[in-house]
Amino acid sequence: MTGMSMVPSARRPSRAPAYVTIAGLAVALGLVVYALRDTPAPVVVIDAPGTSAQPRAVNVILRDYLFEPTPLVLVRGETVRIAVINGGLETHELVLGDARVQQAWESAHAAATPPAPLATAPPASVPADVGGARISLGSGQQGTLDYTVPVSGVVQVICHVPGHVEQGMVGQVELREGEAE
Ligand SMILES: [Cu+2]
Repeated sequence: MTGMSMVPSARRPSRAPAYVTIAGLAVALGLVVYALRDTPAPVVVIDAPGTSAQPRAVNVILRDYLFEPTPLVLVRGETVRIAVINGGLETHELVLGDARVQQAWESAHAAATPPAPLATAPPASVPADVGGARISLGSGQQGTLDYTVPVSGVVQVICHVPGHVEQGMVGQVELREGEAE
């Protein structure tokens, strides 16, 4: 026992203001991130829906793991000529069509996926009557496909390369009604 009495230590300056500042910055950053997430996509103006004789030109970029632009704006009944480029590092595909089309490609990939890691997968394919449109591109490749938008029903855009849906590679599609002329 030293008999030393407890000497109150010099009162340290409160850190509360610093914490408040940090919390404030965190909230501000959160709001910025939230605002960016919610930034509406630029309005897409379609002067004239495409026809089979004159398909409307549309560009789509495949990325790891999303489609650009999003949403993909299509007019019911029109024919579009979609120039697709794979700007990602992975092989991607673009499958356009209803749930039946999507399921067919999902199944085709499942069947084509080799059981052994080094086995070569046969190219995925579906029966000719499935419909829809599909293009598969390696990294950096580009291609074109024509698609006539159905006058009713849903249209989805999905990449069914195994694992990519799980990574979020499901595009948004905005369907507009064609002008009643
Ligand atoms: Cu993909």
